Amino acid sequence: LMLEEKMHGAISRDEFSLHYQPVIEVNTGNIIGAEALLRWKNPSLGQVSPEEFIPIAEQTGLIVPIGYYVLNEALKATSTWIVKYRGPFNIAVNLSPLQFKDPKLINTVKRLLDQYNLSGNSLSLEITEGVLLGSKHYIRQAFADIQSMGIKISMDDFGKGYSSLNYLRQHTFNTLKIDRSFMQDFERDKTAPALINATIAMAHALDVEVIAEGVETQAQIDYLTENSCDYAQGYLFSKPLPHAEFEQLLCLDE
Ligand code: G
Ligand code: G
Ligand code: MN
Ligand code: NA
Repeated sequence: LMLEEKMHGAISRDEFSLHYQPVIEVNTGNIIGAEALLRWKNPSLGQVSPEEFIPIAEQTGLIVPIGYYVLNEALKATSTWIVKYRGPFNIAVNLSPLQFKDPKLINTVKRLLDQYNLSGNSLSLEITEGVLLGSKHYIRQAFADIQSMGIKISMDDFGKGYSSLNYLRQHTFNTLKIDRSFMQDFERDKTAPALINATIAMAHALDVEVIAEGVETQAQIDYLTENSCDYAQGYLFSKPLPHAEFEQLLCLDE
């Protein structure tokens, strides 16, 4: 309850910010985009972890206005990076189920893309299984509306849940993000590399691109390179960084 009280008004008090974690093209090592990750610093609570406050924001519905803050900040930053930094840049934003079900989502995203002069393919929306519960018809229509703008839809945390394969059959994804637990098990367990390899092959057969998450070691990126993984994200390249530090990283990468 205390977290909930302090979360009210946190947007207008400017307590939220975004960190950005680079997404690397495996073949070239270039930064092709970033995932935006929400941070909350409250004067009395200090830094609050998203694992703590996002579930509460979801339960209370505050995730909807907070989510619009995230979309606005992430797209504003992307519009400046596209100008300063040559080459395509894709920003990935996490969407909670309530945001996905908000009837204003699609028009708001459209308006923000227009406002910042961005094409849809500068944006990826990351969703987890929770989004895919509910009316299959509604979800298909929302996917079609989003993808018709050129926006990509990513299945986040792939392999962690119960029925990821079934969702891949039912809906058209552009990207699949292999859950970081597979990288954590990579060195100690023969099953993890086999499943990573099989997931990449399966995704490519469906014309879906793959991002490996949680890449921390050279052995992992070597394996991903050998097995034609498209993109990678993880501490081997960079942890999530505040805006100014991420921008420095982009300049160095040029
Ligand atoms: O860095 P990390 O601790 O940020 O993220 C923890 C969790 O919080 C991840 O599962 C991530 O998907 C989620 N998360 C981070 N930022 C956002 C956001 O803007 N919206 C939603 N819905 N989830 C987020
Ligand atoms: O659940 P989601 O994938 O949206 O959130 C990404 C989370 O993964 C963030 O909390 C981020 O800080 C964390 N993360 C990013 N790279 C690594 C990594 O290389 N190792 C670990 N253990 N966590 C990572
Ligand atoms: Mn994510
Ligand atoms: Na993930």
